[in-house]
Amino acid sequence: MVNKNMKQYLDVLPEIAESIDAGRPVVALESTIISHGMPYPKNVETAKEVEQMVRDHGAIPATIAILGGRLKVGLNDGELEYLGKSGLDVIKASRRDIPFIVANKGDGATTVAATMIISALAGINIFATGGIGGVHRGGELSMDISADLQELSKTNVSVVCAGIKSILDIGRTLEYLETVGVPVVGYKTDYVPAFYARSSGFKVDYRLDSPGDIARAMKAKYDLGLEGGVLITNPVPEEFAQAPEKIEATINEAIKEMDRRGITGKETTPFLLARIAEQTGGESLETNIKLVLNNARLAAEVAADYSRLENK
Ligand code: PSU
Ligand code: MN
Repeated sequence: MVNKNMKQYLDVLPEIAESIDAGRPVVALESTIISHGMPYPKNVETAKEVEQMVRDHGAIPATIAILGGRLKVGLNDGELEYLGKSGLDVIKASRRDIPFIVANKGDGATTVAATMIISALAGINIFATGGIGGVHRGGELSMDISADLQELSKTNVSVVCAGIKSILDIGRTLEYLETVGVPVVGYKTDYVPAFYARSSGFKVDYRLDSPGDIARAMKAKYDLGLEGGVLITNPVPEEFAQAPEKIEATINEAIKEMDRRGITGKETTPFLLARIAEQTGGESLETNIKLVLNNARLAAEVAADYSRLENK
């Protein structure tokens, strides 16, 4: 439970704090995607477009990061620009990193896991991103499993994403989520999307066809004290999707290059994303931007329906 000691580390922008207090819809957004997921200046432009998309669909955006050791819920333009420009120089902050960045009064761009933690502290229960971390290919040996998966099992924040990227082992990621009790919902789809592509071929646990249906499932889960979030997967719109075979070949090449260079741990995802963008001549970046916008819209719609349920 959130207590006073926790809140002392938090800076929530007034507009966001008022909305949370009044039970109005708020959507959290992460910042690793800005610093480590996309190049400057596209990253900052996208972050602003994503915030606007949330507003256009009836919710207040809350981009989350750690700055000067403060857990920031809502960033101003200068702070967004700073994170975007700093890129890989900012610490990629997951659950384990938060206390050290806070203690050192440092800066950190928050991953899905860290963004969920800070969202929950602030009282926000839904968040939109592009892709989550998962079990990496070869994870059965390397044990490289993102902390995002554990977080989804214990923190009450639901995450809208475009599925699981095939830089990861999609099947094992889904098995892991099942084991820790995280439901995978497909929005208007029977199959888990694979980020750049609309389907991975793996079935979702539950297909839901409206934001209201998703909001009702979230509310039941939270009300029942079944801690953890719902993973809401939303396929990239057809017109921006990539041909699965083509992107698969690019991903395989990127993983080989990563192994050649001996890149491991938290550097893997940023390396692969950059490499894939480079190899597709920026096409993958365009897909990435479009799918994040699509997720921001769905998250705002779900948040709006959730708030209507709560205020009934
Ligand atoms: N996948 C993307 N873009 C991203 C990330 C994942 O398509 O920017 C980021 C997210 O912040 C995610 C993190 O939480 O990478 C996962 O990193 P790791 O596997 O080291 O936990
Ligand atoms: Mn990892």
